[in-house]
Amino acid sequence: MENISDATKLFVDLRRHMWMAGIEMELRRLIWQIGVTGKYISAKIHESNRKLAGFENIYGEEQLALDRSSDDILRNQLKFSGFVREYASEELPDIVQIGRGDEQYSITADPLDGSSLVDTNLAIGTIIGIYKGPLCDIGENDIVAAMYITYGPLITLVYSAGKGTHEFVLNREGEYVLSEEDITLSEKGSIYSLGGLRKDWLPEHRKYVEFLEDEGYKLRYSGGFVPDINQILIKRGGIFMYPALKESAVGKLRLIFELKPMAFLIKQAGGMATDGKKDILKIKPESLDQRSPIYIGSRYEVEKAREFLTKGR
Ligand code: AFP
Repeated sequence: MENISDATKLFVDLRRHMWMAGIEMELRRLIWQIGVTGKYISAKIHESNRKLAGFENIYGEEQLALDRSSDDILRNQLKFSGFVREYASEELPDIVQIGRGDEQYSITADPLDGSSLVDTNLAIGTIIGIYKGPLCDIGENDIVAAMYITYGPLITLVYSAGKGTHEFVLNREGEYVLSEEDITLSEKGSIYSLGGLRKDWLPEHRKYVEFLEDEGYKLRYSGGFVPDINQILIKRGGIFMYPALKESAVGKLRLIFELKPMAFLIKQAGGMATDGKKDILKIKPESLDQRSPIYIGSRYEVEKAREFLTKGR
């Protein structure tokens, strides 16, 4: 697609952008519908935050309620879209059939990732993976599109349907307007984001982190996967990692709901994502709630991580 000039960008909304990029109609409508749903989830977050500020003192339960209601909103919106066959969510134990069974697309969702950050007013987000056909048999590279929405000082939507990764900002008129087109990561960044306690790291991971620190990388970690990945995209490089830990060889983050969609978006921006050895997009999940370590971001840092983890340098 021809690059859009800065002046014209202001007038390119999400629907128009997808149309100009030649994305097929049902996928366009589905991505747009999820964008609309993000506005409803954002309204719910505002509502709940007011309650939290109202001394109700039900912190844990309130976060759970927020996760659940975001899931309800998303599932119901997708159910009536007419384009979605199956829906799998981090909030549900099983895949749910929400369509007639002949729709083209199925969805994976983390409806509200990082909800424990709501009370501190840090950014949180919704993560979506879009697949062709049913979800029961997700294979290698089956994902056809992915997106996330950040709820921060601004509400932003980042999507890729296999033709680059693009960012939109929700404006005052309630439209998602193009802000960053064809985001491209540099070969090497300057920030690192890392989860897990240092005392629980494995030796090869510790050596890799020391390597990054010796090279002068700056630590940038919010504790929310969506804003942390968003930072790497918008700053055009760096690495996010949540490693295997002594007590959990699979780390913390979920392969289907969190890692595959982000790996797709980062790959479309010229970056990479591995579990330390294998490409995240090529891992065939064995269960819905499978977890995996993750090293994701610019090529240089991810390749280096792979060297440290496989060759133990
Ligand atoms: P919550 O959804 O429970 O807040 O967890 C957020 C998250 O799954 C992900 O967004 C972060 O990257 C990761 O957990 C942070 O984990 P640590 O608290 O162990 O750093």
